[in-house]
Amino acid sequence: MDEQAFPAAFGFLASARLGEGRIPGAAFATRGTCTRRRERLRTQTLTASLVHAPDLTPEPALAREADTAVLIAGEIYNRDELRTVLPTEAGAAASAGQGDAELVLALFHRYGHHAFRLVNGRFAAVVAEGRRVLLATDHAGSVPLYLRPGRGEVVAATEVKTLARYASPQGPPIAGARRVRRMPGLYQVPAGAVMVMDLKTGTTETHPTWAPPLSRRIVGESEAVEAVRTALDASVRARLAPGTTPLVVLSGGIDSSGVAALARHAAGSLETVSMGTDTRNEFPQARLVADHLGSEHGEFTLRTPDLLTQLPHTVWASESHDPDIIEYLLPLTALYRALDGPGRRILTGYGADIPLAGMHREDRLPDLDSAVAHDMATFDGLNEMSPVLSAVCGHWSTHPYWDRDVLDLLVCLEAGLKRRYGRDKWVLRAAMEGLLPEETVNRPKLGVHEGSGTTSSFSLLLADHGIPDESIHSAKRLVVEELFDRTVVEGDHPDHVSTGSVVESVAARLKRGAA
Ligand code: IOT
Ligand code: MG
Repeated sequence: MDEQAFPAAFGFLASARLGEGRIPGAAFATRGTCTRRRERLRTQTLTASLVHAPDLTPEPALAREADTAVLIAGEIYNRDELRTVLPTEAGAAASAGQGDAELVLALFHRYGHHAFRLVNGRFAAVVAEGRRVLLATDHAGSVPLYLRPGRGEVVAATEVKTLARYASPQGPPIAGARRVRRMPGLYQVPAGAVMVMDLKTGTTETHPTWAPPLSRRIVGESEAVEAVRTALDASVRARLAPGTTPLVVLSGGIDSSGVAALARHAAGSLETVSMGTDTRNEFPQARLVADHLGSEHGEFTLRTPDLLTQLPHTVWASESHDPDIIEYLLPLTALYRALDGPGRRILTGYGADIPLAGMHREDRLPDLDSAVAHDMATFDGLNEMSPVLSAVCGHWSTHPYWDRDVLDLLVCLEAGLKRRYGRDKWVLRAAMEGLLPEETVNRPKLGVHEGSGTTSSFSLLLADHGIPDESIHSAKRLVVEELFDRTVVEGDHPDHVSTGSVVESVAARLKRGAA
């Protein structure tokens, strides 16, 4: 297996404990090998179960020096830039193939918890030092991180289901962290934050390390187009594994086609794959792009009932209970699960619609900017970019549009560059001109939940159970919440949870309520 294709660890369950530590065992949804590690520091012990690609050592995910230990799941995209701010020896050590934990350790020595303000990546990290424990997320919170705070011991994990046994009604609320549905005492670390805990006193401070830009910049057309193209190109390059053929999940829309085009140019070769159902697909649009780029292209068709059967897997993997988000994620989880064989590194166009208001279909700029502001203020905790969605089948996914630099740029462009000449996402379309067929550049947005028929077939399933039109959306919420309770809170394996029976029980509940 190619080392470059994967981060050293996909996820972890870790405990930081005063004195001696015990190594917690964990049942992750993430597929991989579990390795246990223990670091005894002067006053505390950091123990962890790391889940990682089979046949690869997780060592680069761990670093230790004197009284400090670092643990990281995921990967850093601005390594070269980060090394330039380190003293020469630390920079050299961190670049000698020792991995991202070593790099974070060196940054931590220099900047303390502010180190995480510098990092552009897709990660969750734990730092243990003295009697302090730090828990950090990337700017997007793209690798979810949960904790059970406490005096004497803090437990943290990238999948909250592994913390279920630590849930307990006691414990004060902690400022700045989100509670988890039906798991009292457990919290989610906010996106773009580092929480600093004192093991002796049990106190916690939360420091934001990133916030979405609130201001908008006025930039000329060509300058904006050039900036978007340059930033996205750098982001795609940072996400490729040298010497391997990139794999892009392709709908044939501008977002994924743009990523595919840039990946093809950077790597010299490309693989693409598209999914559809027996009711709907976007195969011709994706095929057009695949042919244009000369990619090795695959198509995968699912029967709609088989798609809906996978709802429990989507909730189990994402640990999200937002019904709209689950509809976006269901077809993608189904596609990842259909990619058999060894684990792959996958690039997706997911996320572009948030800073560019791609889901917004009107012409009015105030509404467009309201949509951007709303979505940038509410994405945290939805887990829509969780690596577990693809890691349930051993794949590592990454989202070039949510690279920190790309996101900062896209969010702050003034709305008139996002909607222009009657086209949505204009600046991105203009940036991709020349790399893609004209038809693709101009193709109007179609969401994955629409293009795959997911929304309509989920609605139909509920209608078939006697749920009236006006209750469909709230019924979807109830179904997704019950799936969350079963697969995340109670720990049932999704193979043993049936969408049909959950829909039946929700329909019965609604009927009783209406009677
Ligand atoms: P959409 O933008 O259609 O799809 C997201 C990505 O999934 C695509 O860029 C592509 O990489 C992949 N994909 C979509 N359809 C297929 C397909 N048929 N075959 C293979 N790959 C495919 C929702 C949406 O419309 O997805 N995602 C939005 C909005 C997120 C909303 N979240 C929020 N407000 N917090 C997005 O930004 O991507
Ligand atoms: Mg999109």
